[in-house]
Amino acid sequence: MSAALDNPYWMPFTANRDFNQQPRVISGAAGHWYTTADGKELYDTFSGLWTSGIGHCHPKIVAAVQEQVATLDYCMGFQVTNNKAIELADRVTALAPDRLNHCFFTNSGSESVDTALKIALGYHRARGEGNRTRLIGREKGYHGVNFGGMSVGGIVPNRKVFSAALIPGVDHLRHTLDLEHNAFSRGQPEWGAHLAEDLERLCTLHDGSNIAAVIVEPVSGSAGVIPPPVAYLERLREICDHHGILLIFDEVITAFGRVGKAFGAERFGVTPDIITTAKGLTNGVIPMGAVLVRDEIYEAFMQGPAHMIELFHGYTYSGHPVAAAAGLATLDVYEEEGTFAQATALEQHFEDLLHAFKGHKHVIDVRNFGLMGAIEMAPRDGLPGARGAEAHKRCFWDENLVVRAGMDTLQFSPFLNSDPDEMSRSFEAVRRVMDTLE
Ligand code: PXG
Repeated sequence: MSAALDNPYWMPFTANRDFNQQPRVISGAAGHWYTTADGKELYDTFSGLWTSGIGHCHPKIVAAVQEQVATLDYCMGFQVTNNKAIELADRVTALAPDRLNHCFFTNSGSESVDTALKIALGYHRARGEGNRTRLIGREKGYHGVNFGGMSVGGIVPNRKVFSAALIPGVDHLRHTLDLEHNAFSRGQPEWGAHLAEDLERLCTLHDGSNIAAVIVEPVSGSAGVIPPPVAYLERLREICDHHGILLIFDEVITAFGRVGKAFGAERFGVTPDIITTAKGLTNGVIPMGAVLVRDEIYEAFMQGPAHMIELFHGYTYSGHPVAAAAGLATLDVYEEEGTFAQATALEQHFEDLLHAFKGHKHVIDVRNFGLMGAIEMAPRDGLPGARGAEAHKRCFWDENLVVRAGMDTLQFSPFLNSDPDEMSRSFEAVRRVMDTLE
């Protein structure tokens, strides 16, 4: 077998054959830097994968995990539970918007999304509106890779192969990215609020009384950072209220400081009925997700004989004590270090660094919100994704920089506690690569 094919490790969302020609393997990390086995140090411009906002191997989280794993490694999460899960549910709901006072734990963003969709369907049925079964997502949305999330998601390559197995009864709003009208917007674009009316059209088509829920990322992440147009989220909320539809914000990326507040909902002043989270909940240290729901939704399930299970759903590792301990330590650090305020203070500098790429020969758009940023390059003729992939590799090998490329869009998720000069230097390095890129 060729060297490119004999690696037993099948990597996720990776061009495996290309990777195996020149593997990029990290073996250590501290703070804002990764290390490799041969002693190379690389600056991480993506905070893990939007996960690790307060830096890698934060001593407080490391200590909490070490202690927990030696105290209670695991216990059954059904019918009994552990003290850390209870404590974390308290702490997370205390940070959440009004009335989102109940928390269901998962192990990932994908599981959070599928859990939220199931809760939405169960909620309507429990209230005698079992006809509300339709789900609405949005083009370019990313809601993980499980069947529910994939179906409401709108990233074409993630859906294409599985087209016949997508769940039925799903429609999509149009996405809000239109370079003709909103290229190089700083923060939220002025253009595009009218696209929320797509929801009203779908309510006319199907009758709103058949629709269970609408799910959107407040700021699309994976698709290359697409902030919501001014007044767009507000309008979605209004239409949902009018038709009795649940609004789900997928905040797997936007929660826990990425947009300067505990939740994007708070930053945008729009309160959804359900919020999905993961990533920053534990700073990425142990996999964990959480779904936060409004009181009315939880209460709707709490009927029937009290000895009966109300929601036939859960994961072996829901509320895992070690993950919960990591979550508790993470929330402590956010509070003690003022992480969300640190993130807010970095926003302007970050925006300026990104938008300095306007006018670069390859650049067709720059987008940002909070500490989420994207530089979109034009694709090479007939080879979409090639320029981005090369930029990623050149950053790694030539500039000791880990940069995420989604096709030809470079994405940035700086640490919430970044050093501004380090941030500046990372963009100087990106520019050196882009200047010499074909
Ligand atoms: N929802 C959102 C909004 C996400 O960003 C998920 C759900 C799924 O989470 P899990 O933990 O199941 O992966 C995500 C994940 C990128 C990128 O390049 C982002 C994610 C995953 C892969 C790539 O931006 N986010």
